[in-house]
Amino acid sequence: MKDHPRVLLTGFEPFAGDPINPSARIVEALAGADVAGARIEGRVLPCVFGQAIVAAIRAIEQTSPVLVLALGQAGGRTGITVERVAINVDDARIPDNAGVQPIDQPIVADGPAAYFSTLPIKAMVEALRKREIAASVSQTAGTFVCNHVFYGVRHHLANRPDVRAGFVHVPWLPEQAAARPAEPSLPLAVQVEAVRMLIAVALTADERRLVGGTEH
Ligand code: PCA
Repeated sequence: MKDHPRVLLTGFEPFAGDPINPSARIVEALAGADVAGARIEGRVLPCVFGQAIVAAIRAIEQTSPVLVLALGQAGGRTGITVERVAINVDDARIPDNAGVQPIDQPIVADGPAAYFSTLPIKAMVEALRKREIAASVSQTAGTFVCNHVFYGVRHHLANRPDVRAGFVHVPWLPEQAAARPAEPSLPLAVQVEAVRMLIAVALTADERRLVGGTEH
């Protein structure tokens, strides 16, 4: 249906030599699905500075979403982490998939220092915890390609308060954690269900408790 609202769900290709990225697997699982009356448009972004923002903005223009939820892997984190804030800095600990490793570079010259998520981050965390899925608010999306895309998307949508946008980091899958004893992980089926719930909450939560520090 032409007027069906759309959700843009993005993930990342694998990086750092890992053959898998759970965020891409989640996107593949949910692309084309109907969640809370909206259609999921899925895109897997390159893990490359610059190109990742270009691809995300192109996808926004192609799909005219009411909601943008960007996903990325945060290996070593326990559970699903809903990011509060994107900061205007690229500071890479490792090269991206094009071999580029920016250090202390602004993402947008003269851009604001940071953008908050415009998703109902606390309501999203609560919804997962109610279903006994480990979840928390994260105060930093890092300074690698995930934060880069989060910032780039929020900057692009800065004058579009009608489009909610934010970022969620997901943990390793059990098969990734197997090589790293004692590291936390979450099965793909749980991660997919969690993201489906997050989208539903982000679409339907009527209050917009947006600004860091003022929620709850
Ligand atoms: N995680 C990385 C980049 C791609 C991904 O899935 C990050 O947290 O920046």
